[in-house]
Amino acid sequence: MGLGSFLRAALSKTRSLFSGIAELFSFKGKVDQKFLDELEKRLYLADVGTFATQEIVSRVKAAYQDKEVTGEMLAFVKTQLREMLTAPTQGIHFASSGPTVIMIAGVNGAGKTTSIAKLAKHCMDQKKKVMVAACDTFRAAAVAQLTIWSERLGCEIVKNAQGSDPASVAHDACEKAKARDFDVLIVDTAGRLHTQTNLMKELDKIKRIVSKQIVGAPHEVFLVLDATSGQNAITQAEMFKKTIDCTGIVLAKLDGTAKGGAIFGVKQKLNLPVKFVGLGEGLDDLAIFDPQEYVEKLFED
Ligand SMILES: Nc1nc2c(ncn2[C@@H]2O[C@H](COP(=O)(O)OP(=O)(O)O)[C@@H](O)[C@H]2O)c(=O)[nH]1
Ligand SMILES: [Mg+2]
Repeated sequence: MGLGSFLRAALSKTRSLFSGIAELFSFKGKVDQKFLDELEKRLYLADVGTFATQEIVSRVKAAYQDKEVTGEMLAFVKTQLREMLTAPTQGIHFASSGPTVIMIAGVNGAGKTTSIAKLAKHCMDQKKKVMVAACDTFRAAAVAQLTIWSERLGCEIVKNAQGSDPASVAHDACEKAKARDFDVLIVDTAGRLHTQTNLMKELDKIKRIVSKQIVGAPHEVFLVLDATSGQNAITQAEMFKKTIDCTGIVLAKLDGTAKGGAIFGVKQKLNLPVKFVGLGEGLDDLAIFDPQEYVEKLFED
Protein backbone atom coordinates (compact mmCIF):
# COMPACT_ATOMS: atom_id res chain seq x y z
CA MET A 1 0.00 0.00 0.00
CA GLY A 2 1.46 3.39 -0.99
CA LEU A 3 1.81 6.20 1.52
CA GLY A 4 -1.15 8.02 0.01
CA SER A 5 -3.63 5.20 0.46
CA PHE A 6 -2.11 4.41 3.84
CA LEU A 7 -2.75 7.97 5.00
CA ARG A 8 -6.20 7.92 3.44
CA ALA A 9 -7.10 4.76 5.38
CA ALA A 10 -5.65 6.14 8.61
CA LEU A 11 -7.82 9.22 8.23
CA SER A 12 -11.07 7.37 7.62
CA LYS A 13 -12.80 8.63 10.78
CA THR A 14 -11.60 12.18 10.35
CA ARG A 15 -12.62 12.07 6.68
CA SER A 16 -16.22 11.35 7.52
CA LEU A 17 -16.36 14.63 9.46
CA PHE A 18 -14.75 16.57 6.63
CA SER A 19 -17.22 15.15 4.17
CA GLY A 20 -19.86 17.00 6.23
CA ILE A 21 -18.03 20.23 5.39
CA ALA A 22 -17.75 19.35 1.70
CA GLU A 23 -21.45 18.49 1.58
CA LEU A 24 -22.35 22.03 2.62
CA PHE A 25 -20.95 23.37 -0.65
CA SER A 26 -23.28 21.22 -2.72
CA PHE A 27 -26.36 22.91 -1.24
CA LYS A 28 -28.39 25.47 -3.19
CA GLY A 29 -28.61 28.95 -1.72
CA LYS A 30 -26.56 31.98 -0.80
CA VAL A 31 -23.60 32.44 1.49
CA ASP A 32 -25.62 34.16 4.21
CA GLN A 33 -25.32 34.18 7.99
CA LYS A 34 -27.14 30.86 8.21
CA PHE A 35 -24.67 29.25 5.82
CA LEU A 36 -21.69 30.73 7.67
CA ASP A 37 -23.08 29.51 11.01
CA GLU A 38 -23.47 26.03 9.57
CA LEU A 39 -19.92 26.10 8.16
CA GLU A 40 -18.66 27.19 11.57
CA LYS A 41 -20.53 24.37 13.27
CA ARG A 42 -19.19 21.72 10.89
CA LEU A 43 -15.59 22.92 11.10
CA TYR A 44 -15.90 22.93 14.85
CA LEU A 45 -17.33 19.40 14.84
CA ALA A 46 -14.33 18.29 12.78
CA ASP A 47 -12.19 19.48 15.71
CA VAL A 48 -10.56 22.22 13.67
CA GLY A 49 -10.73 24.35 16.84
CA THR A 50 -12.19 27.78 17.62
CA PHE A 51 -9.28 29.84 16.39
CA ALA A 52 -8.78 28.12 13.04
CA THR A 53 -12.56 27.84 12.52
CA GLN A 54 -13.08 31.60 13.02
CA GLU A 55 -10.28 32.27 10.58
CA ILE A 56 -11.75 30.08 7.81
CA VAL A 57 -15.30 31.39 8.31
CA SER A 58 -14.18 35.00 8.13
CA ARG A 59 -12.17 34.33 4.96
CA VAL A 60 -15.16 32.64 3.31
CA LYS A 61 -17.37 35.54 4.39
CA ALA A 62 -14.96 38.13 3.01
CA ALA A 63 -14.66 36.33 -0.33
CA TYR A 64 -18.21 35.11 -0.94
CA GLN A 65 -20.85 36.84 1.20
CA ASP A 66 -24.24 37.03 -0.61
CA LYS A 67 -22.96 34.96 -3.56
CA GLU A 68 -24.61 31.71 -4.68
CA VAL A 69 -22.98 28.65 -3.11
CA THR A 70 -20.81 26.75 -5.60
CA GLY A 71 -18.40 23.83 -5.49
CA GLU A 72 -15.63 26.30 -6.26
CA MET A 73 -15.92 27.60 -2.73
CA LEU A 74 -14.86 24.21 -1.45
CA ALA A 75 -11.63 24.55 -3.41
CA PHE A 76 -11.20 27.94 -1.71
CA VAL A 77 -11.70 26.38 1.73
CA LYS A 78 -9.20 23.63 0.89
CA THR A 79 -6.65 26.23 -0.13
CA GLN A 80 -7.20 28.11 3.14
CA LEU A 81 -6.80 24.93 5.15
CA ARG A 82 -3.64 24.01 3.26
CA GLU A 83 -2.16 27.47 3.76
CA MET A 84 -2.83 27.22 7.46
CA LEU A 85 -0.62 24.16 7.65
CA THR A 86 2.20 25.27 5.41
CA ALA A 87 5.59 25.26 7.13
CA PRO A 88 8.98 26.47 5.90
CA THR A 89 10.50 22.99 6.05
CA GLN A 90 9.24 19.44 6.09
CA GLY A 91 10.75 16.48 7.91
CA ILE A 92 14.00 16.71 9.87
CA HIS A 93 16.38 19.64 9.59
CA PHE A 94 19.80 17.95 9.68
CA ALA A 95 23.00 19.60 10.91
CA SER A 96 25.41 20.47 8.09
CA SER A 97 28.17 18.61 9.90
CA GLY A 98 28.46 16.49 13.03
CA PRO A 99 25.63 14.68 14.77
CA THR A 100 22.08 15.99 14.44
CA VAL A 101 20.45 15.92 17.85
CA ILE A 102 16.70 15.43 18.03
CA MET A 103 15.12 15.86 21.43
CA ILE A 104 11.70 14.32 22.00
CA ALA A 105 9.24 15.58 24.62
CA GLY A 106 5.62 15.02 25.56
CA VAL A 107 3.36 13.67 28.29
CA ASN A 108 3.32 10.01 29.29
CA GLY A 109 1.64 7.74 26.80
CA ALA A 110 1.63 10.33 24.00
CA GLY A 111 3.75 8.04 21.83
CA LYS A 112 7.28 9.38 22.39
CA THR A 113 9.24 6.14 22.58
CA THR A 114 7.36 4.55 19.69
CA SER A 115 7.86 7.68 17.60
CA ILE A 116 11.60 7.60 18.40
CA ALA A 117 11.82 4.06 17.06
CA LYS A 118 10.01 5.14 13.90
CA LEU A 119 12.18 8.24 13.49
CA ALA A 120 15.31 6.11 13.98
CA LYS A 121 14.07 3.77 11.26
CA HIS A 122 13.30 6.76 9.01
CA CYS A 123 16.88 8.02 9.42
CA MET A 124 18.43 4.57 9.07
CA ASP A 125 16.53 4.13 5.81
CA GLN A 126 18.46 7.20 4.64
CA LYS A 127 21.71 5.38 5.50
CA LYS A 128 22.33 7.45 8.59
CA LYS A 129 24.12 6.10 11.66
CA VAL A 130 21.65 6.47 14.49
CA MET A 131 21.97 6.44 18.28
CA VAL A 132 19.17 6.76 20.81
CA ALA A 133 19.54 7.98 24.39
CA ALA A 134 17.23 6.65 27.10
CA CYS A 135 16.78 9.82 29.14
CA ASP A 136 13.40 8.77 30.51
CA THR A 137 15.13 7.34 33.57
CA PHE A 138 12.05 7.91 35.71
CA ARG A 139 10.45 4.60 34.80
CA ALA A 140 12.41 1.34 34.39
CA ALA A 141 9.93 0.22 31.77
CA ALA A 142 10.81 3.23 29.61
CA VAL A 143 14.47 2.22 29.36
CA ALA A 144 13.49 -1.40 28.69
CA GLN A 145 11.07 -0.36 25.96
CA LEU A 146 13.68 1.75 24.14
CA THR A 147 16.21 -1.08 24.51
CA ILE A 148 13.85 -3.50 22.77
CA TRP A 149 13.31 -1.07 19.92
CA SER A 150 17.05 -0.42 19.53
CA GLU A 151 17.72 -4.16 19.35
CA ARG A 152 15.02 -4.62 16.78
CA LEU A 153 16.38 -1.73 14.73
CA GLY A 154 20.02 -2.60 15.22
CA CYS A 155 20.87 0.89 16.40
CA GLU A 156 23.07 2.04 19.25
CA ILE A 157 21.55 2.91 22.62
CA VAL A 158 23.02 4.87 25.55
CA LYS A 159 21.33 4.22 28.86
CA ASN A 160 21.82 4.03 32.59
CA ALA A 161 19.99 2.61 35.59
CA GLN A 162 16.50 3.76 36.48
CA GLY A 163 16.60 6.87 38.64
CA SER A 164 19.96 8.04 37.31
CA ASP A 165 20.39 11.62 36.14
CA PRO A 166 18.87 11.96 32.66
CA ALA A 167 21.13 14.90 31.84
CA SER A 168 24.20 12.73 32.45
CA VAL A 169 22.82 10.08 30.08
CA ALA A 170 22.36 12.84 27.50
CA HIS A 171 25.92 14.02 28.16
CA ASP A 172 27.32 10.50 27.66
CA ALA A 173 25.33 10.03 24.49
CA CYS A 174 26.64 13.30 23.01
CA GLU A 175 30.24 12.32 23.77
CA LYS A 176 29.79 8.93 22.12
CA ALA A 177 27.92 10.33 19.15
CA LYS A 178 30.75 12.81 18.50
CA ALA A 179 33.58 10.37 19.11
CA ARG A 180 32.11 7.65 16.92
CA ASP A 181 30.73 9.80 14.12
CA PHE A 182 27.05 9.19 14.55
CA ASP A 183 24.83 11.14 12.17
CA VAL A 184 21.76 11.29 14.38
CA LEU A 185 21.16 11.19 18.12
CA ILE A 186 17.55 10.92 19.29
CA VAL A 187 16.93 11.71 22.94
CA ASP A 188 13.96 10.17 24.76
CA THR A 189 12.67 12.04 27.82
CA ALA A 190 10.25 11.48 30.66
CA GLY A 191 6.62 12.50 30.38
CA ARG A 192 5.87 12.62 34.07
CA LEU A 193 7.92 13.41 37.14
CA HIS A 194 6.89 14.20 40.70
CA THR A 195 5.62 17.57 39.58
CA GLN A 196 5.27 19.40 36.31
CA THR A 197 7.85 21.93 37.50
CA ASN A 198 10.33 19.09 38.00
CA LEU A 199 9.66 17.77 34.55
CA MET A 200 10.15 21.16 32.91
CA LYS A 201 13.38 21.75 34.86
CA GLU A 202 14.66 18.36 33.78
CA LEU A 203 13.85 18.96 30.11
CA ASP A 204 15.53 22.34 30.26
CA LYS A 205 18.62 20.78 31.84
CA ILE A 206 18.87 18.07 29.18
CA LYS A 207 18.56 20.72 26.52
CA ARG A 208 21.32 22.85 28.05
CA ILE A 209 23.70 19.88 28.41
CA VAL A 210 23.14 18.84 24.81
CA SER A 211 23.71 22.39 23.54
CA LYS A 212 27.03 22.60 25.39
CA GLN A 213 28.22 19.31 23.92
CA ILE A 214 27.30 19.72 20.28
CA VAL A 215 27.22 22.94 18.24
CA GLY A 216 23.69 23.94 17.28
CA ALA A 217 22.11 21.11 19.30
CA PRO A 218 19.36 20.23 19.78
CA HIS A 219 18.72 20.73 16.08
CA GLU A 220 15.14 19.65 16.48
CA VAL A 221 12.91 19.50 19.55
CA PHE A 222 9.84 17.50 18.65
CA LEU A 223 6.82 17.56 20.83
CA VAL A 224 4.88 14.32 20.54
CA LEU A 225 1.13 14.81 20.84
CA ASP A 226 -1.55 12.16 20.99
CA ALA A 227 -3.99 12.95 18.17
CA THR A 228 -6.81 11.14 19.99
CA SER A 229 -6.74 13.82 22.69
CA GLY A 230 -7.85 16.50 20.20
CA GLN A 231 -7.99 20.04 21.57
CA ASN A 232 -6.57 18.79 24.83
CA ALA A 233 -3.30 18.19 22.99
CA ILE A 234 -3.05 21.93 22.39
CA THR A 235 -3.16 22.68 26.11
CA GLN A 236 -0.33 20.19 26.64
CA ALA A 237 1.64 21.67 23.80
CA GLU A 238 1.38 25.17 25.27
CA MET A 239 2.89 23.97 28.52
CA PHE A 240 5.91 22.41 26.80
CA LYS A 241 6.35 25.27 24.40
CA LYS A 242 6.71 27.68 27.30
CA THR A 243 9.70 25.77 28.70
CA ILE A 244 11.54 24.29 25.76
CA ASP A 245 11.58 25.85 22.33
CA CYS A 246 9.93 23.13 20.30
CA THR A 247 10.69 23.10 16.60
CA GLY A 248 7.83 20.89 15.54
CA ILE A 249 5.14 18.40 16.39
CA VAL A 250 4.95 14.67 15.87
CA LEU A 251 1.25 13.91 15.89
CA ALA A 252 0.99 10.28 16.98
CA LYS A 253 -2.02 7.96 16.75
CA LEU A 254 -3.64 9.72 13.84
CA ASP A 255 -4.91 6.31 12.74
CA GLY A 256 -8.28 5.49 14.14
CA THR A 257 -9.16 8.91 15.56
CA ALA A 258 -11.78 11.35 14.27
CA LYS A 259 -9.76 14.20 15.74
CA GLY A 260 -7.35 14.63 12.83
CA GLY A 261 -8.80 18.12 12.32
CA ALA A 262 -7.01 19.16 15.51
CA ILE A 263 -3.90 19.57 13.37
CA PHE A 264 -5.27 22.94 12.21
CA GLY A 265 -5.76 24.18 15.77
CA VAL A 266 -2.27 23.07 16.76
CA LYS A 267 -0.67 24.99 13.93
CA GLN A 268 -2.81 28.13 14.34
CA LYS A 269 -2.65 28.37 18.08
CA LEU A 270 0.97 27.42 18.67
CA ASN A 271 2.49 28.26 15.34
CA LEU A 272 4.39 25.00 15.48
CA PRO A 273 4.57 22.96 12.30
CA VAL A 274 3.46 19.34 12.28
CA LYS A 275 6.56 17.53 11.03
CA PHE A 276 5.50 13.90 11.21
CA VAL A 277 2.33 11.92 11.77
CA GLY A 278 2.10 8.53 13.47
CA LEU A 279 -0.23 6.15 11.69
CA GLY A 280 0.09 2.95 13.71
CA GLU A 281 2.25 1.01 16.15
CA GLY A 282 4.72 -0.42 13.65
CA LEU A 283 8.17 0.90 12.70
CA ASP A 284 7.03 2.04 9.27
CA ASP A 285 3.87 3.72 10.52
CA LEU A 286 5.28 7.22 10.32
CA ALA A 287 4.92 9.75 7.54
CA ILE A 288 6.51 13.12 6.88
CA PHE A 289 3.64 15.53 7.14
CA ASP A 290 2.74 17.09 3.82
CA PRO A 291 -0.05 19.73 4.14
CA GLN A 292 -1.09 19.44 0.51
CA GLU A 293 -1.46 15.67 0.64
CA TYR A 294 -3.16 15.83 4.02
CA VAL A 295 -5.88 18.26 2.94
CA GLU A 296 -6.43 16.31 -0.29
CA LYS A 297 -6.89 13.08 1.63
CA LEU A 298 -9.26 14.71 4.13
CA PHE A 299 -11.70 15.53 1.35
CA GLU A 300 -11.44 12.38 -0.74
CA ASP A 301 -14.72 10.47 -1.07
N1 LIG B 1 -2.36 3.27 16.94
C1 LIG B 1 -1.24 3.90 17.27
N2 LIG B 1 -0.68 3.65 18.47
C2 LIG B 1 0.46 4.31 18.81
C3 LIG B 1 1.07 5.24 17.91
N3 LIG B 1 2.18 5.74 18.53
C4 LIG B 1 2.25 5.13 19.75
N4 LIG B 1 1.22 4.28 19.93
C5 LIG B 1 0.92 3.46 21.12
O1 LIG B 1 0.71 4.32 22.24
C6 LIG B 1 1.18 3.72 23.44
C7 LIG B 1 2.13 4.65 24.17
O2 LIG B 1 3.28 4.86 23.38
P1 LIG B 1 4.71 5.18 23.97
O3 LIG B 1 5.62 5.36 22.80
O4 LIG B 1 5.12 4.21 24.99
O5 LIG B 1 4.43 6.60 24.67
P2 LIG B 1 5.38 7.48 25.61
O6 LIG B 1 4.95 7.24 27.02
O7 LIG B 1 5.12 8.90 25.19
O8 LIG B 1 6.78 7.08 25.33
C8 LIG B 1 1.82 2.41 23.01
O9 LIG B 1 0.90 1.37 23.23
C9 LIG B 1 2.10 2.59 21.52
O10 LIG B 1 2.10 1.38 20.81
C10 LIG B 1 0.44 5.49 16.64
O11 LIG B 1 0.87 6.29 15.80
N5 LIG B 1 -0.70 4.79 16.39
MG1 LIG C 1 8.28 6.49 26.65
